[in-house]
Amino acid sequence: RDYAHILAVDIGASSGRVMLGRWDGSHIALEEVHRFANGMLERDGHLVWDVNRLWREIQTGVRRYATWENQALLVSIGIDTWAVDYALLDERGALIGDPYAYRDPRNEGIAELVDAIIPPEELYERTGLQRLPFNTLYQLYAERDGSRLAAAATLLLMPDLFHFWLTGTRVAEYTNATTTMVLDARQRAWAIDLLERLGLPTHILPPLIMPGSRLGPLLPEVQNAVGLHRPIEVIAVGTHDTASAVAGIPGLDAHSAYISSGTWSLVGVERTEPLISAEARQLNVTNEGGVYGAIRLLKNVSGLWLLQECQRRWNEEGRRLTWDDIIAQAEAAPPLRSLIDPDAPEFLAVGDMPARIRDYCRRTGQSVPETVGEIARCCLESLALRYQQVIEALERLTGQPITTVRIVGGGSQNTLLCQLTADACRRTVVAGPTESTALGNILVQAITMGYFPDLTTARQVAAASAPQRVYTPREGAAQ
Ligand code: ADP
Ligand code: LRH
Repeated sequence: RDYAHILAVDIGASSGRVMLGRWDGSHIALEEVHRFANGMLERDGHLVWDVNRLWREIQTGVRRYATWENQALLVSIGIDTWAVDYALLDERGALIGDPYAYRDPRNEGIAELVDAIIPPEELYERTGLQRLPFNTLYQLYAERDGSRLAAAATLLLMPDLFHFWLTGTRVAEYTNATTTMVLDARQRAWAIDLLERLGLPTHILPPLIMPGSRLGPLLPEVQNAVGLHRPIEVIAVGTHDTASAVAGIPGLDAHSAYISSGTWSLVGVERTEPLISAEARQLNVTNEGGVYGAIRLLKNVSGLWLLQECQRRWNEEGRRLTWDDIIAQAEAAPPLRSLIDPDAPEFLAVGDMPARIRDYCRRTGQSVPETVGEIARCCLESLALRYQQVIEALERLTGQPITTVRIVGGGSQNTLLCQLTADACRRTVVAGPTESTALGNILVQAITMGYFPDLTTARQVAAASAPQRVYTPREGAAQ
């Protein structure tokens, strides 16, 4: 029998969902209440997010819960989304334009302009953040002379925007703030001087809050709109989806690496302090903030984005390929014919991905993959080999042996990728939960509500609550 209900809103770059966590005193069972597509739109020559539609989808999910379930059991709700992107609000709290999407080409060449003002070594030393062309700091510099920034009173990252619409509070949750490149990694406070040196406004940064904080009840108008009879509490979780994904990994210990596998593959380990050194900077690894003081030392690897863009292209050509179709065809294709660097800059942007992959293979003198199966196999083998490189680099950097690779997220359902990862890494892979992000989101709320004393206990509950599958490396397989 259910004792309490907790709602998690988890929105990734490719899809969003509202998940119900049913707590019965010993398990948390996850149930999908509402799922919706997400994606970038082109408006006025820019790639943007339709946050108004996402806001409607969030409300649809909660309304659906309120109609279907015994809402007397609902205790709280928490939101996580992808990182780095931001909304600008004017003094009245109105949204200024559509938030830009991180793949918008306006960021090209901006990091190099910033380098001339703040040396990259210094920026890494302060923020511990990997250099990605779309870090929030670079995105802000890209619009330094624009009218949006001039009119802005507040900058809110995506989950913070939804928090504002849910409760009226304007705050910045710490885990997501660590992806901005405007946060001092050691002091865990805004590095306002970095904005000052770039001539960017500093008054737009809201106060920082830590994951697990209570943000207050739903605004009465929102509560009414979604059909709830009581003022439900909103809790700031690890609002960076990767922070929640890592929080929701059962069995994550010092000997495990994780791969949070979705649009991106976030490959890393969990630590207690930032690791900022010349070697870390050369490897371009990031120190993102986790829940309860943890540091996520990880690297962004271009993940299933490669296949998402291929699938989009193939579907435009009239083929209707499900993930199962694509994986089956990849499985049937010959192994190790051609490999790409998944992180090559040309794969970052929206476009004809199969053509770009073919071009890459042609240019590098490899056999050119033509069929769906050959292209998908090339992507999956290339990802698995990249995971191996990153995991071994992390092992060398930290001096901590890694024996197990834990894959979570939508990509943990890709049985071929999981097996190839076990083969390439020569380590056991434990796959699942698929919805570790929603689970991690719910576990933090449950800790705030007093159901668990700490994350270790909460993760043990996660282990008992979510299915996992083990892959062992095959002898003589692709390495
Ligand atoms: P994000 O949070 O970045 O939007 P998800 O964690 O939802 O990403 O993962 C989405 C990815 O999961 C898809 O791009 C796809 O490659 C993979 N995926 C989703 N469903 C399946 C499935 N049934 N089988 C295999 N892979 C799947
Ligand atoms: C994954 C993710 C990742 C960020 C990227 C922008 O959804 O949050 O951790 O680097 O999106």
